[in-house]
Amino acid sequence: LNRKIPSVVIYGVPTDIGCAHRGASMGPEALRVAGIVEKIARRGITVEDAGNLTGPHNPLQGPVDGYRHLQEVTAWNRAAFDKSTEILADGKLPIMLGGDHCLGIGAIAAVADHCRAQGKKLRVFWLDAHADFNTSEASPSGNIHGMPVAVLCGLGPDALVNMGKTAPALTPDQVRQIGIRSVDRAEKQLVKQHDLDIYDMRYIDEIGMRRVMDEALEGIDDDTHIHVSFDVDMLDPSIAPGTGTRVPGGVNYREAQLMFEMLADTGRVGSVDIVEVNPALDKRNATARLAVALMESLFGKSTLVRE
Ligand code: 4U7
Ligand code: MN
Ligand code: MN
Ligand code: MN
Repeated sequence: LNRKIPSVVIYGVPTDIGCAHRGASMGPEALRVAGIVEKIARRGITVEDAGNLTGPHNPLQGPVDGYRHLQEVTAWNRAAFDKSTEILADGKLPIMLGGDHCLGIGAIAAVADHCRAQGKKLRVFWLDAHADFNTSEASPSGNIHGMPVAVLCGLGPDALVNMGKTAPALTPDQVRQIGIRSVDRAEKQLVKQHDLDIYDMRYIDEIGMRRVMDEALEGIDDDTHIHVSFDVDMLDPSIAPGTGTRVPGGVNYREAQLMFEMLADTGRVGSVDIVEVNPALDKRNATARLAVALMESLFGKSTLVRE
């Protein structure tokens, strides 16, 4: 099944526009300092660092009509959409360094358009402590980083839902959510109503990560494009403290390695987001360093060979 990995283009989106607390805007630089470019390049893959996108500053305002910073969130997502679209059109694999998770909207809308144009199936791996399936009515915070999956499935403001040509960008059956352990009350109704495929921590505890990944990968074939949207708060806070919305009882180091190794084995990963790294809350850049180690696994590093 293994296929040659196309060249990779990494770009940063330095904003915390979708959340309440500041600091995820420093994520791209923290991931670079942790060696993301060099370590993927060491896998024998051509990697280009395209630098950072720019956009509006964070006005630190409260929610308006249920959304915080909708206009600025739209501008940043439009920029991410354009950049990912350009990289995919070049036949390359985009890695977006967030930034908060609202940016998954633009990045994944671009992937959905690309897959439709190429006649490919798309499957999204949403690796997160949270389901990110809030609407303005359901959200307890108004923070758009808690809404991207709902928006991509068509629930949300027009400006975001209609980011790409394919609107909605996704149907719920294309999404696999893994690591989930914090879902809001009204959000829970929504994920049930839309029949989202959620592998929560209890399910991981009960059947183990190996079987969870086998189930989540079922049906992947030569015509499937896998998008990995990696929110670092999926990981247990003891190994990944550098993020704004920590939830105890997360995925441990070995489970995470296995997830990324099994994704690598498919040879079908075509785009990646790494989001919610907040260096202001981290300990000696541990979270960014772990995220980079997991990217090495995603790009084929085997634990059998010491490199
Ligand atoms: B993240 C939350 F209320 N559900 O909507 C919300 F708990 O991208 C948190 O997964 C969302 O980190 C977390 O504000 C968004 C909250
Ligand atoms: Mn998230
Ligand atoms: Mn999260
Ligand atoms: Mn978060």
